[in-house]
Amino acid sequence: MKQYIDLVRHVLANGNEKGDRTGTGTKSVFGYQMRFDLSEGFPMVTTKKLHLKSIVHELLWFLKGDTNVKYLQENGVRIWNEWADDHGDLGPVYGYQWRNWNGDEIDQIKEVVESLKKNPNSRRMLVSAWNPSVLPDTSKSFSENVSNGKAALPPCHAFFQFYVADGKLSCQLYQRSADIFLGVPFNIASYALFTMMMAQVCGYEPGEFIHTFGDAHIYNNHIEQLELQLSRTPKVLPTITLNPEVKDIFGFVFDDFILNDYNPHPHIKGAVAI
Ligand code: THF
Repeated sequence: MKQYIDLVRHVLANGNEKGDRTGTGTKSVFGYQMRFDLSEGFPMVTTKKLHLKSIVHELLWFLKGDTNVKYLQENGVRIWNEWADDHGDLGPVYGYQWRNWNGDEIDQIKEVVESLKKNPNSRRMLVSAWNPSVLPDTSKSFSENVSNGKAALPPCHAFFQFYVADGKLSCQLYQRSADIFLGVPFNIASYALFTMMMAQVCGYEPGEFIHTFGDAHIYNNHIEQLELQLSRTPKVLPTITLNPEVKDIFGFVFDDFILNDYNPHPHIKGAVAI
């Protein structure tokens, strides 16, 4: 996937040495954009093996409006464990804001689906996970924030917009903070899949996924792993088949997704900065 390889090369060559909240240290750039034409294959990184299972379950969990890691854990997905409190709660994070903004029963996803079906020229088809009223107090622990009704972490993929032209649905995401080795491959696949799901239920072909970054960074303890990826020759992109029967964005289940022809290089481990 050339777009991802170009991003890695760009940040390694031009990144500012920058300290961060987690104390790990990063190379970072501010402002960068990648475009993925979804007709060219499913944008899943091939220079290391990714688990589609975690990506699909996380997306279904967001769409359920769920913010407790129990569902993820029951399905063998561990990626949110580090930030959850003793009860598994993360506070009002992504799923909560998407489906019940600020606790005000505003279902942003449902409203976007309605607009996509009835008024696709709209320039207001946005979903925001960024809610200043629940941002955590950084002097407190994740669980203290959750027990105060705050989010454990501010959303990284904060804000996205849909666009329809020529019968094709595109989605652009603004990601304020991006962990290029661990998070970004997940985020690309997740939003690409979400765009395909939205296209199917609203009666469009998938167009582009456009990934716009604020602070895009490589943690100093991921540099070796990324150099290994740069030494590998990217493989042909896989494709994904969605169950064509599903016509409700909230009706998808895990078995509705089939990944075809994914032949990546082996998995590469890396520590997550907490
Ligand atoms: N914090 C940091 N430092 N990086 C992130 O990418 C990140 N997120 C979410 C919240 N905080 C973050 C959590 N998302 C993995 C992947 C995504 C995550 C967190 C962790 C991870 O460890 N991936 C491993 C194992 C995958 C698996 O178990 O399937 C990997 O090798 O990909 C970004 O949204």
